[in-house]
Amino acid sequence: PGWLAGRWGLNLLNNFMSRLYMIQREDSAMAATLEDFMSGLRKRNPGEPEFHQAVEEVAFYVLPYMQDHPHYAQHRILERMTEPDRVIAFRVCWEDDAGNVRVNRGFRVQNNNAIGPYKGGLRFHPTVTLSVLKFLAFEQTFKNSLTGLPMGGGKGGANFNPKGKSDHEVMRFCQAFMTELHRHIGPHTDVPAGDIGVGAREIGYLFGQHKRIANEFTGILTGKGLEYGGSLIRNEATGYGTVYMMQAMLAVKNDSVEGKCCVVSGSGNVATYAVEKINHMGGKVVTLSDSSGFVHDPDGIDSAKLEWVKELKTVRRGRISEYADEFTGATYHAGNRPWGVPCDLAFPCATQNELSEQEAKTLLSNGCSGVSEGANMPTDKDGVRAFLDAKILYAPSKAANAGGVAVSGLEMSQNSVRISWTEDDLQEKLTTIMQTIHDQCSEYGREQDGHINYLKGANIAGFIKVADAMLAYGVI
Ligand code: NDP
Ligand code: 2IT
Repeated sequence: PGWLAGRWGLNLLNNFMSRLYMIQREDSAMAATLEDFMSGLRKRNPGEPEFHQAVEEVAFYVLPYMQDHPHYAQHRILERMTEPDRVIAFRVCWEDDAGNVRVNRGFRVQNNNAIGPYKGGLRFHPTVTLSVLKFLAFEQTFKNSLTGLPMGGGKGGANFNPKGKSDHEVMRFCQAFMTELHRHIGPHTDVPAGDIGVGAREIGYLFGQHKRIANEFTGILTGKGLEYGGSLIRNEATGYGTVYMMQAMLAVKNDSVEGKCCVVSGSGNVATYAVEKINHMGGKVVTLSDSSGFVHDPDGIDSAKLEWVKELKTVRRGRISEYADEFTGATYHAGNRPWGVPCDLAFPCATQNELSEQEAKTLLSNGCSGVSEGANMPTDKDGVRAFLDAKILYAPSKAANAGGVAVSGLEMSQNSVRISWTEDDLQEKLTTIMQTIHDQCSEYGREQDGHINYLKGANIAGFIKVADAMLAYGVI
């Protein structure tokens, strides 16, 4: 009868409303917990916006996970993870070619060595601050955990600008930098590598100076030249891995990179090898950039053009604007970023916070359906939210660019046993590691509707291994 159906409907409505109320209460309790945690972190680390940003992104997913696994909260694991084990800051003095004394500030942030020696790159760039290196060292800890290899997280660098410096000036700077850094690193302690502004040339000078001071030939850096203990495919690994991650996400949808129009930012190590792999897979890349602007080449940056770019950046150390002078049909857009160029897939490979909410929305409205981050934290907080809300394929940097440090880990293994694996061996290991990272993200990031939130998955999967090791050690 009608009245029964009415009561049944009312009950259903009541149940629904009280569930909604509970969810809202849980949500607002969680928001309060997050805000509580973040306000403490901000107070303890004033003036460090990049560090706050990186921690908040992790805490947003890890705090709810810890609520279901209270032993982590009881042992204050997240508070401990957000306090670096050690921060080293030092003066670096060197003389330029004109005989002037120059002074820079060097750093090494040893964030966490729960699962292996500190591991992470060195960045030489005028924008380097303690905040930037703390965010990078924090991210590195989760990234290295995701690789499955025994590496803790660290990062270092200096506010030194290699641009416009002679080779001799760069050498003197690297020697001065290593003269202090050598006290803090070692094959079982901390193993730095390259990052922005630190490539093959700088690694050579840094390794040489360490060898001179320590009178030892040991694997204290990765990304070394093949002649002196380097590994095959380390150069290629970050860019290639970023594209493998995209391919793995597309495979879940029975799709692939083949035939896709791709927008890439940056024109350094990560960007150029991302372009190379997209080309191998039959995609087409139409942009590259640097800090001055971007080039748009509607015909695509094929392998011959890419070789020209590599020579431009690593030998002549020129600007990407020269691309448009060299290749007809290409245009240069000074002071702009490439995100307004319509594409199917985007690969930010330059630097942090290079993709804003507005730019994310432009990408989405132009039909972009996948983003794989080669750079560290390239999308700002609101941009990330836009990608998550749109439920596109979005691989966050700590998962997407882990291929570089993974091959660094393999370089360490080869140095330890004094052997060299073949290119085929290493290619196979890299593709397996990237697929495993993808699968871990899927396991922890799958939502009720089947969509995979790779950011959530990466944060939780990266957290668990480090957290469990920390628990095993007791209170230290
Ligand atoms: P490179 O120094 O080889 O290249 C950096 C590129 O980014 C250059 O094109 C540079 O342009 C551009 N860039 C740097 N700073 C800015 C800025 N403030 N605004 C716009 N563009 C900028 O560095 P990598 O390719 O090694 O590093 C790129 C990104 O990838 C970084 O976020 C790094 O942390 C990350 N990464 C690197 C790994 C590696 O193995 N090398 C591993 C994992 C992540 P310009 O010449 O004008 O400065
Ligand atoms: O951000 C990174 O993962 C790197 N710059 C590479 C670090 C490494 O140790 O190879």
